[in-house]
Amino acid sequence: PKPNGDSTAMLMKSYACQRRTPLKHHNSFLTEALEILAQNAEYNDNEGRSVAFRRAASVLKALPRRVRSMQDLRWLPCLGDHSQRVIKEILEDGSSREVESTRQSEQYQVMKALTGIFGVGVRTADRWFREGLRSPDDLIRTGQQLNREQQAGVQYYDDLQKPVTKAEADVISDMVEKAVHAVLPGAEIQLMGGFRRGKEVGHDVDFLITHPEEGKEEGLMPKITNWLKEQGLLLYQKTTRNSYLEKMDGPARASSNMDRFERCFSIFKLQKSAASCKSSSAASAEDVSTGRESEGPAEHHPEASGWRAVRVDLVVSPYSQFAFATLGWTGSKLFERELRRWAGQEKHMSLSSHALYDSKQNLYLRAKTEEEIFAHLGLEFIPPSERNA
Ligand code: TTP
Ligand code: MN
Ligand code: MN
Ligand code: MN
Repeated sequence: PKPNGDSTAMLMKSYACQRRTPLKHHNSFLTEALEILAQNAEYNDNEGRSVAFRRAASVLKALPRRVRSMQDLRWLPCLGDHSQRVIKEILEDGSSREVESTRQSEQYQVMKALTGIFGVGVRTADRWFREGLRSPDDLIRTGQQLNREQQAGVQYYDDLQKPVTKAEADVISDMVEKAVHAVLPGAEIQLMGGFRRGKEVGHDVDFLITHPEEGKEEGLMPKITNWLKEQGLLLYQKTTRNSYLEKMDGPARASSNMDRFERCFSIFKLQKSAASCKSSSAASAEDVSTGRESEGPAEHHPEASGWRAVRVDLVVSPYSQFAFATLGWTGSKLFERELRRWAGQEKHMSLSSHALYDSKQNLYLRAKTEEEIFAHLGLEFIPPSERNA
């Protein structure tokens, strides 16, 4: 007779989009370790290895209880030799040497700091690392050429490092709603990304905007950002036009994870609430008297002001693509990746944030809701709060 734990392991599906993955789970002592190795593989431009570690971690997130021995893992999918070795070592010794030495390594720490700058990807960070640069301060000190995005990233570095709370996300939601309705009444706004999955903090706040009358959403983004700018609420914005054309981008490009909606990467100026502002206004008075503000105008000192910078992503979608955009912008990133893999490998379909194309029938499958998309894909519906793969 099989021990009790095995039945859940045997039922564990192999694609993350076939499983329910809650935000809080029982194995963070293992998943956190595996995700460090995944992150490190990404820094070394090894995507295959990175995804393998992320899939292994994700399986453990879906388990209903804490892993106590290697026996508990017997029937689980997606656990490669390397991941199993790491897990075994943590179960036996309390930690993995490979994980700890990665965590302590200079390359890992510097790459984490540099890619943590808004506008800086792995490639740029790696070049800077090999040139001997170690921190955002080094970039300023050595006078590195920075694009507009990276300049903002360095300028607001401290603020953007601080997690955004749900309470702050709610205040931003009100600001976005006000802006959108001022320029297009009847438009609909939805909170996306991690906050839609129930996270209590995030690295940014994501919004999807549409209008029930198809076409009304065209050219909306510049109107929104202009309104916000006039109100003095935008510290930075870069808008990209909608470049989606069904004929060109449909079947061929649909499986790419970069979508082509009109979108805006921005940094909002969020006024601190009266309560959380009290201590910092005292600090700012002190700064003026000691002249600390004159040190360097290049950086914003968060502790010395009544506001903070917050990263905000805005996306505008035509109503007919809204369900696909909603599914695509809810995440998690691994959940999205697994949905596309499922569609391609198991269903001969290609899924994007715009559409679902069925290669066997040679047609686009329409959908008004996320539920319909899951049904087209032959998947049980997984609610956003269970997509924390
Ligand atoms: P993120 O905001 O990067 O991630 P998140 O909201 O899940 O987590 P965090 O708390 O760190 O902000 O992305 C949100 C979703 O948007 C993600 O599931 C994938 C989607 N997305 C795209 O579809 N295209 C893109 O180019 C990017 C960057 C994200
Ligand atoms: Mn990020
Ligand atoms: Mn987000
Ligand atoms: Mn985002």
